[in-house]
Amino acid sequence: MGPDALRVAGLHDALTGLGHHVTDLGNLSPLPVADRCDMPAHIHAPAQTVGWTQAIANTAQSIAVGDLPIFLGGDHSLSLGSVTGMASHAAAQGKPQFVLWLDAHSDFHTPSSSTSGNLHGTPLAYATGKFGFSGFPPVPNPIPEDHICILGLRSVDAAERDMLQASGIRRHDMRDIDETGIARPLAAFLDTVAQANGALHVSFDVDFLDPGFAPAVGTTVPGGATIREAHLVMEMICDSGLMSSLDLVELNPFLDERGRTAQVMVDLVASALGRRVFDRQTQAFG
Ligand code: DIR
Ligand code: MN
Ligand code: MN
Ligand code: MN
Repeated sequence: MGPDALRVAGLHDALTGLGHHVTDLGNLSPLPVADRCDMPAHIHAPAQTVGWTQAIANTAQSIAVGDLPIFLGGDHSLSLGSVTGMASHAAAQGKPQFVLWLDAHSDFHTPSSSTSGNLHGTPLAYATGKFGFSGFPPVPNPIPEDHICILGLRSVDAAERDMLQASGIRRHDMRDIDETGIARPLAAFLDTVAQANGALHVSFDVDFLDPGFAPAVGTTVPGGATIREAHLVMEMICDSGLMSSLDLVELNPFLDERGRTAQVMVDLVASALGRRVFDRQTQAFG
């Protein structure tokens, strides 16, 4: 129901109002896969998720060069397909793929380290191509760890913490953001992407935001990004001109009073794609 809630909240009109040409490809369907899947028994919906991963990755790869796909979820497991598919899309153009992960969680589990059994906790680990994801499609264009930046962390499971600390992933928890502001680590990452002439995939989990104004998500964690921090992130992404694809995930319309969280998400996407109060006269960061 998430994609429809974002449609009802006016995503299409918000973007066309900014001068973009928008095509809604409609809802995708998972590819059929064998219903027995070689994954640990506690993993939920493994075969369906493999089918979705293939369908989403295929769609991502087929996007016309220069178009900017927005993947509407749905569960964050959709990024198993969107990130790997966009990485292949970038590789075909000879561009390195970078990923900005906006989330309270690090989603850096493997199927065997996951305690919840929810594959939404795994897409970043999968995209690095470094871990065992037997039963899943191979990752032809793995994302190097130092091409990944996570902002907003405040719920990291023990196994993820160990693997993240041993990795080269740039990770900023809410304490970092409290201490330095959100602009500084983001500007540094955007600068790296620009220097490399990279493609930038932004994966935006609703729970990046503080539940005070974005309550419609299954896994709220208090102490998240404020609405102004989130708009600043989107405005800086816009100014950078680097974003080449976007996920909007984990919106649960059944928890959304009068579509309020959906509206917040649409407004944030509008900021990422050009909505601004005034043209900037000075560049504060960059
Ligand atoms: C938890 C929650 N770490 C898990 N992850 C979520 O299920 O593995 N990610 N909610 O966004
Ligand atoms: Mn989920
Ligand atoms: Mn997530
Ligand atoms: Mn999350």
